[in-house]
Amino acid sequence: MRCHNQRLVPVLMTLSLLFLVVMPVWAADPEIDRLLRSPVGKDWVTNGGNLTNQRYSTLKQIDTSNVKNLKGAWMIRLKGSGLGGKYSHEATPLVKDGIMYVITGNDDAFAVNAKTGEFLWEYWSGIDQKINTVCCGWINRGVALGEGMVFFGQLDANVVALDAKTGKVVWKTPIEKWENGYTIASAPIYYDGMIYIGISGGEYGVRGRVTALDAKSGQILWRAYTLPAPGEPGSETWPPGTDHSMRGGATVWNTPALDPELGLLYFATGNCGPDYDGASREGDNLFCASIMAVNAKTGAYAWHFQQVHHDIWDYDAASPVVLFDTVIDGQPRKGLAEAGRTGWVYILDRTNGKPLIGIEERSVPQEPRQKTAKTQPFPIGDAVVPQCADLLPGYAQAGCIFEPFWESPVLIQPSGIGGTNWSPVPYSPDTGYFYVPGTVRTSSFTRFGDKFKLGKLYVGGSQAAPIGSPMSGTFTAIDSKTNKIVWQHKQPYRTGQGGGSMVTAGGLLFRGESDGNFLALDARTGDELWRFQTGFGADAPPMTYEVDGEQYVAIATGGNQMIGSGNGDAVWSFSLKGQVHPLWPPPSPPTVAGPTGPIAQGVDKVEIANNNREYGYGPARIRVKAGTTVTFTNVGDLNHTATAMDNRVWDTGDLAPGGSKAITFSEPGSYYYICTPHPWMYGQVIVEK
Ligand SMILES: [Cu+2]
Repeated sequence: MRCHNQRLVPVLMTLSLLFLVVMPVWAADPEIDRLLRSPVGKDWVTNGGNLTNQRYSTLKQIDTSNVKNLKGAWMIRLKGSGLGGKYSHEATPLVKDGIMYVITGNDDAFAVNAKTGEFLWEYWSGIDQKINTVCCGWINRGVALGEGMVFFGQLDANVVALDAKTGKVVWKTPIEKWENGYTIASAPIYYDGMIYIGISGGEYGVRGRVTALDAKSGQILWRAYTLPAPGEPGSETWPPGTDHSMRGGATVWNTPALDPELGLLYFATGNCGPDYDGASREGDNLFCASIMAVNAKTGAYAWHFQQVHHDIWDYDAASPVVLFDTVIDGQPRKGLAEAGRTGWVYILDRTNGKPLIGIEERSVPQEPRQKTAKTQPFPIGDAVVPQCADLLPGYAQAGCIFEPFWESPVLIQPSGIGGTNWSPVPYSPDTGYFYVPGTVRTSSFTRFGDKFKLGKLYVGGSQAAPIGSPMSGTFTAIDSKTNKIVWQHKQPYRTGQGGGSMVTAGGLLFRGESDGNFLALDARTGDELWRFQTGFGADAPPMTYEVDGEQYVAIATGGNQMIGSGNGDAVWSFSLKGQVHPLWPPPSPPTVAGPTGPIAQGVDKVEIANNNREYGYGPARIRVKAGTTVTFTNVGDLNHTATAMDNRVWDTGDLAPGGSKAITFSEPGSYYYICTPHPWMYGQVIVEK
C-alpha cells in the first residue's frame, strides 16, 4: 500500500465489507486511468497514446480520401525555448480537454489552447546550462498527465510535477545527480497514482533503473535496477568478485508500457558500459540491451529477454516497447515488440518474455580479447536495414552484424547509431503492421582502455562513420504475424533517430522527415497521400486529437542534432479546415559523413561548438603549413574533444567549456578528427609542406 493511501485503509476496509460486490478499485485519477487503458480517441494523454505505446488513434475524420485537403490550423513558436545548436525536439505533444501540453529540449513546458494555439501558461525550467553529462543532444521526449498535474523528467535528473491549470510547480524530486552522469531524456508514464520514469547516462558509467514515484507527493516508492548488485540474480553474468555491473549502463531511454491485467511494467534497456570495451566485463552482462518486465506495484523482477549478449557495439534497445494483442495458430496471444538498433524487431509473449514468432541463438565470430558471447539472438523475419558493411578504401576489415573488433578499425553495419534508435514504433490493429524507422550507416569501431571516473565519459572505444561514407534511412511496415517486410521506403536521411510516426483508424500513417516535410501515407500500402513543409526538421513523433468535433494532427518541429536537421521551436497543428500554408524548407541534413563547409586557408584557431552549434567545429576544415600550431578552444556548453580519427595519434583530450589545447602539425597530410563523446562531429586539418 502506498503511503498516501494509508489513512484510507480503514475506510476502504469498512466500505469493502459493506459493498463487497460493487467495491470499485480505488484509483487516484479514474478518468485518466480509463483513458490510459482504452483505445486512443479525442484525447491523447500519454506519450505513447495509451499504456500500450501503440500510437494508434481511433479518430477517422481525416482519412485516406480527404487527407489531401489537410492544412495548418495553427503554428506557434515556443518563445525560443530549445532554439539553438545543442537542442533536439523529440517530444510528443499531449492533449486533454482541448489543452495541449508540450515540452522542449531545455525542459521548458507550455500549455496551449489546442484549437487556436493560444498560450495558457509556460514553465521555464531554469536548468543549469553547465550540465555536461548529456550524451546526445539536449532533449526531452515528453510529459505525462494525471491527478490534475503534468509530470516530466529534466536533464538535471529531477522529476517535476506542475499544476496542469497554472503551470506552477507542485513538487520536484531529484532522483539522481547529473554531476554523477545521470540525466533524464525519456517521457514518464502515469498510472494508478504512480509515475514511472527511466534514467539516461549509459555513456557515463551509471547504473540504469526505472524509478517509481508517488504522483501526489513526488516521494520515491521504489527503484527497479537494470543491473544486478553482486549476489543478485543476473550477477553471475558479470565477472565474479568485481562491482563492474554497478557502472554498467543499461539505462532506460524510453517510456515504459504497462499491462494492468498482468500487473506488469515493460521497458527496454541501453548499452553496456563501457560501450566498446568488453575486455573487463566477461559474461552476457544482464540486463544490458534487454527488454524487461517488472511488477508494476513493487518493481520486482518478472522476466527479461536480452537482445544482444555482452554488447560491444552500442546496440541498445532505445525505442519504446509496444504491447499488442494477436492471434497465432488460432490462439489469442499477448504480444510485445521492440525495434532495436540491430535492425530487427523483437516480438515476444508479454506474459513470459519468450519469443512469439521465433528467435534463434546462432554462433557468431569471436574475439577472445573482447570476451565476446558465443552466440547471439537472431529473430526470424526481416531486418529493416542492411546488416553487412562494405569494405571502404583505407580500411583493412569489414563485417556484418556482431563482427567483433579490437584496436584496429573494423567497419560494421548496422552501426551503433543505426537501426531503430529512440524513435517510437506505432502498431495498427487494423493492418497488424509495425511501422519501423531505420538508420543506414556504417561505423568504424575501435576499442581502447578507459578508466572509470565518476561523472566522466566511460565508453572504452569509438565508432565513427568513415569520411565520405553514405548515410540514409528506411521506413518499413513489418507484419506482426511474420516479422517480415510488407513494404519499405528508402529514405534519403537517417530515420531511426527521427522519423517519428503515428497511425489512425482513418487508414493513415503520419510521419515527419528531417528535411521538414510532414507526410501522410496509406497505412496499408505505404502510398504517399499528402505532404506539407513545416520549415524545421520534422523529427519528433506526431499525435492526433479532437476538439469541438474537429480532428487535428499535431507535431513539434525543431530538428534533431544527431541528424543535423533544421533547428527550430515550432508546434504545428493541422485540420481539414486549416488555412495556414507551408513554410520554406530548412537546410537538408547531410547524407554523407564528414566535415562540411569551405576550407579556411592559413587559419590556426578552431572553435569547438562555434556559432551556437554545440556539435560542430568552426571552421570545420583548415589548411596550414607544416609546423603550424593549431589551437582548439571549446566555446560550447558541453565537454568536447578534437581527436584524430586515425588511431588517436593526436588528441586534445577532454576540454571543459572555455578550455583550450594547442597541437603542432609537423608532417604534411590530411588529418580528419572527431569528438570522442560525439563522434558525429567532424573536422579536418590539411597540412602542406
Ligand atoms: Cu563533443
